[in-house]
Amino acid sequence: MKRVNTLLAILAAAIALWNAEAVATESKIGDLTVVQPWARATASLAKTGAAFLTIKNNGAQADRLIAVKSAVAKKTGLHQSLMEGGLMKMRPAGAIEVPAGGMVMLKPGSYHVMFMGLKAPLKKGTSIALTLVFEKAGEIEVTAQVMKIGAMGAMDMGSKKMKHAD
Ligand SMILES: [Cu+2]
Repeated sequence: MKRVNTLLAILAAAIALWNAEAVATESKIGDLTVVQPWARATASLAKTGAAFLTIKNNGAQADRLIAVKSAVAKKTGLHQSLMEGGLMKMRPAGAIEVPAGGMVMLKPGSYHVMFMGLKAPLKKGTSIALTLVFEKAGEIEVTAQVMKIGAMGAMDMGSKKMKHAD
C-alpha cells in the first residue's frame, strides 16, 4: 500500500508540473510582472514581425515601458494598431503606460512589439529573447514563444486570421 501511495504522490507531482507548464509564464521585476510573452511566426520572406505580452503593476506608482530590444531584427520598437477610416493602421507608440495597481496588454489590434528588418523568419515552436526597458523598474529579459502565423493569442486558440497591417 505504501508503494502505491508513493506512486500516486509521484503521479500527482508529475501532473502538477505538467499543469504548471500550461499556465502563464511570468517574469517579475520590482512591482511589475510580465505575463506570457509570445510572438507570431512569420512567412519566409517577411521582414516584419510582432510580439505581444501583458504587464501587471502591483505597485502604487505607474511605470512606463519605454523600449524593447531584441536580436532578431535590425530594429525593434513599440507600435500601436488602430482603426482609421475603417482601415487597420499602426504607428510608433512611444512609451506605454503601466498604471499603478493595473495592467496593460500588448495584443493583436492594439499595442505590440514590432520587429523591423527580421534577420531570419520567426519559426513556430521556437522562442526568442526580448529585453523590456521600463522607465522606473529598469530592464528585464523575457522569453517569447513563437506561435503559428496569424495566431491571436499565446494559447493559439484563435481560428480567425488577421493580417498584421504593415
Ligand atoms: Cu507594428
